[in-house]
Amino acid sequence: DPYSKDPPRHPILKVNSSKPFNAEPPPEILTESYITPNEIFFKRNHLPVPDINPDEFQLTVERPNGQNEKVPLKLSLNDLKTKFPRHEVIATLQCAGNRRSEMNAVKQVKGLDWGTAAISNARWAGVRLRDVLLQAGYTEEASKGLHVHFEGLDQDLTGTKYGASISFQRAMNEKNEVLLAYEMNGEPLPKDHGFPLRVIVPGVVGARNVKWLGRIQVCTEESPSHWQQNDYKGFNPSTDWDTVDFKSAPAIQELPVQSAITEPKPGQTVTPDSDGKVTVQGYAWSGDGREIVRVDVSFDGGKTWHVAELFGEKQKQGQSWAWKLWKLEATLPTEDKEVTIICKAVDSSYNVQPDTVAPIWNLRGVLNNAWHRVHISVNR
Ligand code: MTE
Ligand code: MO
Repeated sequence: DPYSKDPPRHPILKVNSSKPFNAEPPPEILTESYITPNEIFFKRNHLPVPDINPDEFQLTVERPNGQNEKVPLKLSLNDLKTKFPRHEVIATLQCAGNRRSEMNAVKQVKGLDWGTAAISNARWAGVRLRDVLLQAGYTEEASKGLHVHFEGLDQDLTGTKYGASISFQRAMNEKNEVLLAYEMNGEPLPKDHGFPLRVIVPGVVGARNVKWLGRIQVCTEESPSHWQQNDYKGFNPSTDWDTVDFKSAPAIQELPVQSAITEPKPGQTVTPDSDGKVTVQGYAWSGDGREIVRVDVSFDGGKTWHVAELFGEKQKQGQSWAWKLWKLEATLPTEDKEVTIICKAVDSSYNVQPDTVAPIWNLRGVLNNAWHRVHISVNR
């Protein structure tokens, strides 16, 4: 069993697939804390978790053309921890397939049936990818049109490894804070999250945040990996598996503005408090460091809207990598016994969420950021 070295997992997780392991926490527990505890942080593995001896681990960084090409830079975990400045960043990771189950409800898609919790927030620590690339001999000027490839140490039975890439410009621009992380919330990276080393690309889709990082390479083309070329791309709602041309669409990088209701839960019976108020909670996040500036909540199908209160650490402009949690206490506008709660977020570029899933439906079920709706019963 190639999965026999997989680590134990927290029983509270909702498992979408056990081999490879894919699981999300119950939404109402996810938003109990701004920083997601490692045990309940969503887990998305395409392959068995590799068993890596940290004392033998070496990161290989291929050199630029013409410079020591045959002698790659090799860095042990200790080299990374002692020879480069440590850098910390609080960043939210979201899978492109978060909320896929709502797309499935419109029309069948291919992929794991994620609910609203394929997203989590952590404090990551490690070294800047930029510093490692500079050490390997790359310069800023080299930047135009290049791509940084990340290869994982996880592999399938044929030896194919997980891989992805980001632009060299994203990697080199200090503002982007791209990390090679060895710590998650003050602990060594847990096995499921890439022990001993992973990439953290703040503001960018989970798929590029390569875990169990073994090798870095800079090339003129994007990563040839299946997950860069033939997956994690968006398409027109009428594109089907007979007509889809993966070459025609760009690989997903920065994610669009997103929000979801985590409490109450769908189908829950809610009793308003003595003032007739109900409490609604959730998360909101946007890609590429755009801050969440507002979350709106409606109880009447979008006719009237309340503004929710936002919680979370203030981050710098253009570097708002972490989500905001939000909360609203409100009086329901009608006496109805059945209510649909809707939420939608606005980011600092005034990007908004589409109101329904159908116009953004795609065959792979990625990028669902439609208004989130939760249907409840009210105990009057
Ligand atoms: N890296 C490797 N090596 N193997 C993987 O399967 N999955 C990717 C990414 N990095 C993956 C990987 C995907 S699709 C996502 S959403 C994130 O890791 C999930 O990170 P997490 O498991 O730490 O939440
Ligand atoms: Mo993902």
